[in-house]
Amino acid sequence: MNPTMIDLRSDTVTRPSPAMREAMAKAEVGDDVFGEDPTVNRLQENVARLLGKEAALFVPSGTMANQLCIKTHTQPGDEVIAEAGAHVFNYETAGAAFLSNVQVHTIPGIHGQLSLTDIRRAVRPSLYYMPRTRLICLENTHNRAGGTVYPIEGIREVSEFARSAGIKMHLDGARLWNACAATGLAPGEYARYFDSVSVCLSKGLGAPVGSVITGSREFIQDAHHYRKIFGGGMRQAGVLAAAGLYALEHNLDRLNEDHAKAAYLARELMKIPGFSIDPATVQTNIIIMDVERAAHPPERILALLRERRVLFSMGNYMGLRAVTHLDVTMDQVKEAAAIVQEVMRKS
Ligand code: TLP
Repeated sequence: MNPTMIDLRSDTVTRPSPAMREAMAKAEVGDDVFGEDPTVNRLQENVARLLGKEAALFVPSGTMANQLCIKTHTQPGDEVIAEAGAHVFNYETAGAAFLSNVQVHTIPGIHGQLSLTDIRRAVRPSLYYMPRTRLICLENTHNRAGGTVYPIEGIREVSEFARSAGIKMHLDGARLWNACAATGLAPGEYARYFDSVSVCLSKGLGAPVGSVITGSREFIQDAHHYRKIFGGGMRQAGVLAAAGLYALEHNLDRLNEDHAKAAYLARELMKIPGFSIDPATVQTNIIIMDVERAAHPPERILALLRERRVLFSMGNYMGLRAVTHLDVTMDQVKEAAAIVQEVMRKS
C-alpha cells in the first residue's frame, strides 16, 4: 500500500517497525515441529503466563486459532453457541462446519453480548434426536458490534452456567488486549472464565503474523495434534514469534492511544449527515458506521475516499468500518476526518 494512504481498513494492516524487524532478525530459531524453537517456546510460555493458563500454542492466524479450539473441544454433530455477529460464524468461511462438522447455533446479542436467558433457551435438552451443546464461544472485543468490550460480569455469569451444564467456553480474544486496555483488567481476569482463549499478535499489537491459543496442558496437547492436521506446523517460526514477543513488550501499553484516536474520529464522523454511529459502541479502536441514509451507497463512499487517500472498509450490511492502529497517527486521523467530511459535503 502506498505509504501516503491513511489506511483505516483494519488494525491488521500494520507493518513491523524497524525495531521489531531487528528483533526478528536476531531471533534464535530451531525446528518448531520438533518443539525445538526456543523463541516460539518462550512466546508460548509468556502468553500462557499472561493469561494464567497451563500451556499455549503458536499458530499462523486468528482463524486457525479459533477453528483449532472448536475442533479440539467438539465431536462431529455437536452444536456450538455463538453470537450472531461473531467472527467464528461470519468470517471464517464456515470453518466450523467444514473442519469440525459442527453446527453453529447463533443467538442475536446486544453489542455482541448474549443474555443468559437466551443461552439457557438455546442449550439442547439431552434427547437422542437433539445435537449436543458442547461449546459456547464469546468474542471480546466484538469486532462486528464495533469493538465493544464484553463486561466481565456477563462473562462470569455465562461461564458459571456453562460449567454447571458441562459446556466448554471458548474466547475469541483476537482483540482481548484492547478490552484489557479499555477496562484496566488483566488478560488473566478474563481468561479464567474460559477453557480456551485465542489471542492475536497481528492486530493492535502490530506483529506481522501470528496468534496464540491457551488452555490446559491436555487441551493444548490435543490442539497441537490438530494444528499438524490443519497444516499449521511451522518450522523456524521463531522469526515470527520474536515479533510477537517484541509486540507484547512494547505495544501493549499504548493501545489506549488507538482508542483515543477512534473516539476522536467517531465524534467527527457523527457530524456527517447520513452517517450514524452508536456512541455506546465506540469503546476501543473500531468504528462501525451505518451509512444507509448517506448520499451514496457504501461502495461508492469507499471509492470516493480512496481517491482522497483515505481507506475505510465495509462494516455490517449498509455499513462502513474504520479501525485505528499504531501505524496511523492522531494527526493522520484528524486529516482523515476532515477529508471524509469534505467528500460527503461535496457529494
Ligand atoms: N478480523 C479481520 C477480518 O477478518 C474481518 C479484521 O480486519 O478485523 N477474530 C476476530 C474477532 C477478528 O476480528 C479476526 C480478524 C479474526 C478472529 C481472524 O484473524 P485472522 O485474520 O488472523 O485469521
